[in-house]
Amino acid sequence: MKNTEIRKMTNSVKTITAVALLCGVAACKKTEEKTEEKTTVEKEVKKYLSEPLVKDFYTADPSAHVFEGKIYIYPSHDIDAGVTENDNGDHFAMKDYHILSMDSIGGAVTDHGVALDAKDVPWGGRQLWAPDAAYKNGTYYLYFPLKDKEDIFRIGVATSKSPAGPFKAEKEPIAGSFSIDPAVFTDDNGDSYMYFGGIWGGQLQRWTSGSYDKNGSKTDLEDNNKPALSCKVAKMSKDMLKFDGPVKDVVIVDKDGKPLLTGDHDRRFFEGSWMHKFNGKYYFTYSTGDTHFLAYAIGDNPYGPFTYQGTFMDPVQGWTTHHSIVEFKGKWYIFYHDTQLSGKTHLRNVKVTELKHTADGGIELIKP
Ligand code: FUB
Repeated sequence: MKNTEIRKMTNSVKTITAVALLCGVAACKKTEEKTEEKTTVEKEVKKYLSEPLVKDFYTADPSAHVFEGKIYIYPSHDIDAGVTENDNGDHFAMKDYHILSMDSIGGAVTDHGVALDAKDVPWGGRQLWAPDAAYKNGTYYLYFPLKDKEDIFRIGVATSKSPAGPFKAEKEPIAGSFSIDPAVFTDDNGDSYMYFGGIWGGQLQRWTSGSYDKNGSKTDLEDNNKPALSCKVAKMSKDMLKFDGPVKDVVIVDKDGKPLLTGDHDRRFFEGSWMHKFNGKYYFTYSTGDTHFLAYAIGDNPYGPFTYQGTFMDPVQGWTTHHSIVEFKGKWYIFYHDTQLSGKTHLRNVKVTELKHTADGGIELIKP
């Protein structure tokens, strides 16, 4: 059973216990019946903060950008490939990408068709996971994680003259790239950085020695008192096709400057990172994975360290939590996904809602 389900059950148990203490024994049975009835009714009228942007196919992991005055969304395209669910994420067996665009938040959503197919990636094997995009000097870049022919996740890049694609993949993955979930941030001075990585199915734990080790997983995920595995960051070359410099750790520290630990599941990095800049500060946001929160940490430069601040989105329906944050016409928005349409972990739907920065530099908590 997943932690969110356990948390929901614990809350129901708490409610029933409180009711039992407040009523006499005779009255209790009736109240319990009512509580049960209420739980059923609550289940039926489950409310969501926002509605899926697309309802005729499944989309997830939305990376949103403003290009040419519109919002472009680069999501994963979820499909049911009939693969049994496991901790390696084999059931996320996506094969292509569709790019979406909107003229305004709440406006019509355009599906631009297939932008890239795994079969057209010369080095590619299986599982096209969460992508991102960037623009520089007249070219759009699509960054994507895909397992290579040895079943090792690498990050590829494909280019197009249009933000909607279609995109053409380079012959090889980005040299020195590994793991999943690329998120490319361009700073005010034009320098771009790629944040990437994800543990468990994202294979980050297999790279702790500096090279790939299929069996290097267990100790790095289970020694609770070790600093948690970090997301990675690398500066992009001017042509946006390579890393320009070493891959570094994105270290998240607590208020005392100590790195978050492996056992700190509610706060440590799991996958799905994003970077946005607000009032001169760098906001590193990410999913805590198995505890299903979106958390944020603030730093003074793109490399960090970043000081953990708290969570800004409660768990969504579904196991995975993946987001992006973008400013559009003076307001900030978060794009995210849940499983409202299917109720199934691997068949998700993207959504958007407003994100609010608070006067003290925090982010208001969103209850999806
Ligand atoms: O969509 C597959 C994986 O699920 C992504 O790469 C993760 O971020 C999680 O959303």
